[in-house]
Amino acid sequence: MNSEHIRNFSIIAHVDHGKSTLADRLLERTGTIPDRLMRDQFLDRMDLERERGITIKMQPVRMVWSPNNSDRRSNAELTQKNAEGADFLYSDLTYKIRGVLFMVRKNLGLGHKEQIYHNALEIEFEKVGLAFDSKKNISLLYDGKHIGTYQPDFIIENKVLIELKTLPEIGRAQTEQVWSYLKGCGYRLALLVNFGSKDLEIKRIVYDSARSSSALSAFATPQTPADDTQNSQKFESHSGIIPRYSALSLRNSAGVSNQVESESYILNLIDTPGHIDFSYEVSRALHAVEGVLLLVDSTQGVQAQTLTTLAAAKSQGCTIVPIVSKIDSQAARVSEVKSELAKLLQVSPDDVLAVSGKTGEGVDELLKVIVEKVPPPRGSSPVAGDEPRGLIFDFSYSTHRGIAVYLRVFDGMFKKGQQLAFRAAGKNFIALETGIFTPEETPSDSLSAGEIGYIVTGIKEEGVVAVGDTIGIIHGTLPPLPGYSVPRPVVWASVYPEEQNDLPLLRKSLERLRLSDSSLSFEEESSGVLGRGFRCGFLGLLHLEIVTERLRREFNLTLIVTIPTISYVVTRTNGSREVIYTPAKFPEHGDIIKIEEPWAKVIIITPPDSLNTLIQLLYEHEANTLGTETYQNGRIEMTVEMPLRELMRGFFDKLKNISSGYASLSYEILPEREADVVRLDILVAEETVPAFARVVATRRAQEEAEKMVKKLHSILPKQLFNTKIQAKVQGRIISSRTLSAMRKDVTGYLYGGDVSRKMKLLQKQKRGKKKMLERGIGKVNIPEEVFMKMVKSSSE
Ligand SMILES: Nc1nc2c(ncn2[C@@H]2O[C@H](COP(=O)(O)OP(=O)(O)OP(=O)(O)O)[C@@H](O)[C@H]2O)c(=O)[nH]1
Ligand SMILES: [Mg+2]
Repeated sequence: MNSEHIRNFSIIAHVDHGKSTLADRLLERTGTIPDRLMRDQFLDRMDLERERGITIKMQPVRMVWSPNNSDRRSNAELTQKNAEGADFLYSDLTYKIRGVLFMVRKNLGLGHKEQIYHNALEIEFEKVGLAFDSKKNISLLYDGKHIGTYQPDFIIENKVLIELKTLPEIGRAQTEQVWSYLKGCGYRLALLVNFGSKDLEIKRIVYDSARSSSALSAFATPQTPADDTQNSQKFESHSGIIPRYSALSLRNSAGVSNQVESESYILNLIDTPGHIDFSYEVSRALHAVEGVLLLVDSTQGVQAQTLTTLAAAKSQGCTIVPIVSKIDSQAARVSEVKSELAKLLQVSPDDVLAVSGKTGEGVDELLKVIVEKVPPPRGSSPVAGDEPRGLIFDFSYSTHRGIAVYLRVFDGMFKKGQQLAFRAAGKNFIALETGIFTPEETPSDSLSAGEIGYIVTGIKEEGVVAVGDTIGIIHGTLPPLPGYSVPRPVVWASVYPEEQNDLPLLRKSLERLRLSDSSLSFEEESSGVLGRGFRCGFLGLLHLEIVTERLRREFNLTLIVTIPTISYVVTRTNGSREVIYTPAKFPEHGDIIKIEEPWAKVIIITPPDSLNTLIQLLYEHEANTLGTETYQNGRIEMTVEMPLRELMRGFFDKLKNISSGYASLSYEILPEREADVVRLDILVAEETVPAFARVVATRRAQEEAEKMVKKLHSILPKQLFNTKIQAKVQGRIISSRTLSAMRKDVTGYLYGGDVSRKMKLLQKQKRGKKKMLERGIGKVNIPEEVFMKMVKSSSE
């Protein structure tokens, strides 16, 4: 399709402001998903997303919409292959042809001779790379015998016939004639195109031999064409199952599909997650689109993530369509939130749309605005020629097809069978399939400049394909497209398989997971107690939780996950500067000259009544205030900076608490600054447990030490001997508790009065325990739940 008829856009917002629900209504209004298959938050396809009611991964989907034909059912037929699996005959090809037809009509206008349009079409078909035959004779058959020839204006890709007219309007005779030709020549689809009427008319005429079958006569489908608008659509049939055909005919006979096709648009939508931990998904989606729908929940107003996602969209040069959502809600403050958003964008409140993803109110208007406001993608750059070039923004993996890259095409056309290369990775491959998202991966003939789709690569090795890489032909001449910056992990944690035998499975699972989560990073490490595992970097605590949960569910692994920490930059006495992201590897205090830690710039939006408590909270978390702004309704936007360590120390939960859930937060990482922190070790039975080591602010070391010792004391099961639990900082024990021994009743079976025998047994038990300790086999067994509980304590 001509890129003039494509709109690529993303939905962005603060978490829970109704993105995925609005996407549902767009899918519905464009008929992309049939009613019976529709379910809430359709694009949240992972079980975990559905269970938690949050979006984790971005999800692209292609919709087809026509401004003058807002009855959604007609579009179900225009969508390439809807979830029902119904194939719209040569739909992809038809879209491209249609694009060319509209362009020629737009460029030439009305009133030329047929031949003029013909010549212009030849040029345009060639430009977009459509193979065609012009005025070629084809055989007409009757009862299998040649009875004459027919010369259609064009045969495109040897599939679709085009018959051109320049008449005031198309009548029954012309339609009937084309249908008869189709019947006699073995082609199935013709487009009857009239450049002579006020609006470009395109009639799709399908001949299907199945139509002659008696089974169909039960449905009111005429065997011969008729000339009115409704009946002419009955020429269309869809291959395959007859009942489906009948359903479509009935729809058509209800006058749903228009004979005179108005311009159809391909709307490529990418739904994005709202939680800050998944903002890398948003930033990648923004590289693939020209516009964004910026939603603000009309019951909540502008929130911190609204500001962050807006800034990201602006920096990508995206056109912003401001929308207030959930206007059906009792608590909606539509005009107030409209003006808040308008002020933020410096537009008039009248330019802010109002929609409800629940009721669908405002969605038709929104579709119109998307087409009007979001610019079409630019076509191939003039220097590109036919050379295709696209940017990878995501990928999927399947065992038999390997990696499918999700890409935005910027130049030329990608086709199945092409020899392609990843520019940065330098790896070549053959395109096994090209396709679009419906939202399932659905094959299409090709992908051209401006489109969003996927290419199946067949590559199965991990680590070759990366998001942000440019895909093009081998020895391509176009320079690589600007990619993405690699996301920087915010927190680190180690993941160990409970069973060491599962280590290879854990490695494989992490590699697999990275294919659907490109922000995950990991490297192998080993720890004395826990054996071998992986040190993983996450974009936040929710990200950590989601990844470990997916490992458990999708790969059936039982895991031990250590306390999440941030990274520190340590300058040792020998002058070397090292990034340390495992507390256990934090150098001894005598070996350190300087420690630096990352800071964060944090935006907080809060109701005014929690301001005093917030100021106290900010103080406790070592934050400096950079600026404040008061909104019309009194809410306050504060920009502060604080050590990332303090932000990760449960700041967000506390903020939610003091504001009864109303405050919101968003942050970005700032460069490192000097830090006053120490390593805190936890010893169990006088042995350091590296997994429990933490780096804490010096001023909080005592408090943390006591908290951890107390906690471990309360959750560690009793052992056969008294067990010391201690905390050590800079070589000194600063907190200690003893867990008394579990007394196993070794004398239980002795009843009666033989006291000396009892004493003897108890003595023996005591000796045994001592021996165990001496031999070092008295190592305490720390169960997984204990590790898990200690991990949780970190975000308290
Ligand atoms: N009343 C009302 N509730 C809505 C509307 N849209 C969404 N909701 C509710 O708001 C909650 C969040 O909706 P989602 O569509 O999942 O929000 P989201 O922005 O996609 O959330 P994330 O992707 O996790 O950021 C759900 O409970 C929805 O039922 C609406 O128009 N009206
Ligand atoms: Mg969502």
